[in-house]
Amino acid sequence: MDTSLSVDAARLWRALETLGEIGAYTDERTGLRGVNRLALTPADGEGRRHVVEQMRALGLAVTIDRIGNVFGRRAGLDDTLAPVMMGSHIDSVPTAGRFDGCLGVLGALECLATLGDHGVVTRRPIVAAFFTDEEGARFGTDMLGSAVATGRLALEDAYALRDRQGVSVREALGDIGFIGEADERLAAPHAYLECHIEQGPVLAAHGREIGVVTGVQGISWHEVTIQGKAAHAGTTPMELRADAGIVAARINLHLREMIRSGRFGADMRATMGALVPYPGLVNIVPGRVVCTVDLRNPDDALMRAAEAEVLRFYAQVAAEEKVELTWRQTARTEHVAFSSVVMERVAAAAAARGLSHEHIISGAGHDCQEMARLCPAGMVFVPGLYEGISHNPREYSTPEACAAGVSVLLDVLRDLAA
Ligand code: HGY
Ligand code: MN
Ligand code: MN
Repeated sequence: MDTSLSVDAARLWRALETLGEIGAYTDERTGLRGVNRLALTPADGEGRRHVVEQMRALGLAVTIDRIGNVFGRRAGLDDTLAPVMMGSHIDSVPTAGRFDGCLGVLGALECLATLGDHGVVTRRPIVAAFFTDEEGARFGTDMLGSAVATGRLALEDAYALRDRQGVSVREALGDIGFIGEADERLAAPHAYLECHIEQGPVLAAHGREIGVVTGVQGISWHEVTIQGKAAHAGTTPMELRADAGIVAARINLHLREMIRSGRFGADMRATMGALVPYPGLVNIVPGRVVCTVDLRNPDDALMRAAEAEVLRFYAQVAAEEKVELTWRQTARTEHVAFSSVVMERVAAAAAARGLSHEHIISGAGHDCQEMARLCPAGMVFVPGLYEGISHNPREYSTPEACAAGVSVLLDVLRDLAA
């Protein structure tokens, strides 16, 4: 494994800081600088234009597809060959740090800048990409752009998704000027690579510098609508209530009991991230609640068993609390295993650089899991500090850790594009 070239750590860090200021805000409680570049908002549009500028400054040929995925292509000596692609996303949750997704996109550009610095032209062309709405936080479906690019989601279905204000993906994409002309179905690259901050505590706890990512666990998202009866908080006896808030609370507690039971495996995770009562006022029994259920499990059979149990409980608690409960599946992906060809190269590059490393499954979803449908795909993780906190302004990795991870990405890129 040729590890003779390393990325410019300072240039990569500056790139992360510059993009991190687009959509930035100061968290009142902590004073920390967070990032809010929710998918297809003006801030996302500004971030997109900034990264397209960086791609053009590197001399890349930029194309935008109909779901707003953006690709910057660097010619190879034999430009007829399928490219090696690297990428991730630059959209963020509303309370993000500056690494999630951005490290993969800016790291890809840093790899290309480093090749340019040394006058290296690879045999295969190389593409640096960012995909639309990886987070799913606004329109409810994660990995949206990469799922359309790889055929898991149809373009029209993606266009039709709406946010809580009723704005569709198509309208929002048009508003920021990123409905491209390129066919959204991607031709299979030779391979796909993604560098990402771990977003969890494992690598730092184990003192490891690099994560060789084995794959992504299963993900299942529900949006649940509970229709009870709004009533006066003071005059309505408890036995006459149909309290949607109680039902949401019982579902949330049941999720925790399911996990504590161990019946769905030691790694099962469940989260009720959104819980919106209506009318949401102190003296009115909530008549309606819209809430979300996020289930994660590395074992597909145990995930299916957990989903069956959740649906059973929905029916039970709705009957007992005399409410109407409806739900819809907004995201569903099974466990995805990454390519051993890529994993071996990531481990070899880390070893050749004397970087401690270990194999790790990803707790978070990534565009890489969609690209694995098209070609050999794999990821390089860098450790996060502060117990790997993420989807939080405290998300942090060091300039050295980021440069080490992106240099490993560069090694694997050069090996696969040779
Ligand atoms: O939710 C996830 O796992 C990813 O951050 N979209
Ligand atoms: Mn991400
Ligand atoms: Mn994320």
